[in-house]
Amino acid sequence: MANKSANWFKQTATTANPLRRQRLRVGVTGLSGAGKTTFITSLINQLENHQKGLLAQRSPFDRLDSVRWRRDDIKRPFPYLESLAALSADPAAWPESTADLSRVLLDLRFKPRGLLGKLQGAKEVSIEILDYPGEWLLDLPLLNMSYGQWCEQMAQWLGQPPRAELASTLHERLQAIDPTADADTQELATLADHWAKFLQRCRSEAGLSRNQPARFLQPGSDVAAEMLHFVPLLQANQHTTAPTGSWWAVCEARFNYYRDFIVRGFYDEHFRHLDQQVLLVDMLSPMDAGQAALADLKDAMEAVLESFHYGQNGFLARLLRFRPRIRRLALCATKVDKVGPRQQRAVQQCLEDLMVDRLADVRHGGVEIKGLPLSAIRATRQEGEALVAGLQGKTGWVRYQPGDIPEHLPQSLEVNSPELLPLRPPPGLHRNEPFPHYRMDDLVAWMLKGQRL
Ligand SMILES: Nc1nc2c(ncn2[C@@H]2O[C@H](COP(=O)(O)OP(=O)(O)OP(=O)(O)O)[C@@H](O)[C@H]2O)c(=O)[nH]1
Ligand SMILES: [Mg+2]
Repeated sequence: MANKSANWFKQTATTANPLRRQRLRVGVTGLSGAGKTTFITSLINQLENHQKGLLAQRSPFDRLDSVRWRRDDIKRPFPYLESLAALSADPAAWPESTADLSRVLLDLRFKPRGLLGKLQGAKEVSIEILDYPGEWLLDLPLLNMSYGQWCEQMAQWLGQPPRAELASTLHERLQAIDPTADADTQELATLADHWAKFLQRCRSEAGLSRNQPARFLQPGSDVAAEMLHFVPLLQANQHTTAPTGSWWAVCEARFNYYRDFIVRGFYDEHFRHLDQQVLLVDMLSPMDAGQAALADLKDAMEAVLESFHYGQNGFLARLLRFRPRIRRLALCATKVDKVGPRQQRAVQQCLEDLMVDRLADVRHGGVEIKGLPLSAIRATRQEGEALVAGLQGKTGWVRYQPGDIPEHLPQSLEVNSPELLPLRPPPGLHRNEPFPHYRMDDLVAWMLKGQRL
């Protein structure tokens, strides 16, 4: 059956007029837990139900004729049905955190506009998106680093709170290793395991974002376990040299493999030819976790954004097919249904305050930036000043008053956090009805802006 429909697709794809079909590659970028998978699930759902929701009332979706989510002819399709199964369970649950790469391909067919349009026929846009574990983004800065530089950076991070306390005895063990001595592979495997546990603690206990190497937390399907047996040697630096078989030589070789094949492979797959980027940031959790988590989020996002190419390509660059640059960026504070509607803009403002320097650079490069406080799936309903929602894994409802969000993020990054509860998705979600949301329609409209439809 799958083969049959794949063949059918190939036939229709080759007979369609390629001039009438445009391709849109959207980079959905966000750290782990930012809300990428939930966002992509809601995006497919909103488009599949474009005739019923808010989209139906706005241009160009009033001319949207049909939407097809393609899955038969692509490698590793996005697990839309699995996400739907969790969301529509009783009690409803969120989609699982992502463990591997997957791809979304959506074909949108628009009815032609005007007499000339009718003569030309229907227009198609194919939207292409990748989903991946958010941790993997944190590896991108490694592309520009040697192993020695990474060791130096780790030594610096481990010297400061909260990582210093979280690393406890591991710090001393790594500090004690002479990089030029013969490597003990058994001990190295144990240390790598301890490093992975340390990264887990950084994430879960301190809410830190920059946890490297990311595949220690989320390996994915294409990495052999022993290739992850390396650790930072805290006595080493970028000038270190040591003989074959030494701790340095073994760790450096594995680091280089990790950087040149695993990180580079992900980079090439995710970042080739992005037309636009949707940057999703969960601002509320680090506001809740405190100053260190906010500072770490800022550094992490700045480091990640360094890896993207923004701005206009000149005529010559376009002619020579240089790497295309991202010309449009939507910056979205996610999960804003957790606060009252009047505070949603404040959450977005705090995010823009946090990223102010990097955003100024990107904007200066000629990139159009759109700020949108977003909720892909709205879990709360408003009752006066209070919010009503269900808690994860439980039945029944709670009524609560979320705390205030400051209008601006203070320079010190010290904020009184709003009350954050582990909410479950709303009941009654079904594939064939548009999910409740905040501003998904604005975002989908933004994505298609500038397309000749
Ligand atoms: N209330 C609310 N919670 C949300 C929303 N979107 C995501 N969440 C919560 O945030 C969690 C993480 O969302 P995901 O979509 O899994 O995040 P992700 O970016 O795909 O994370 P990784 O797969 O780990 O990279 C979910 O399990 C929900 O608890 C939303 O619109 N509203
Ligand atoms: Mg995910």
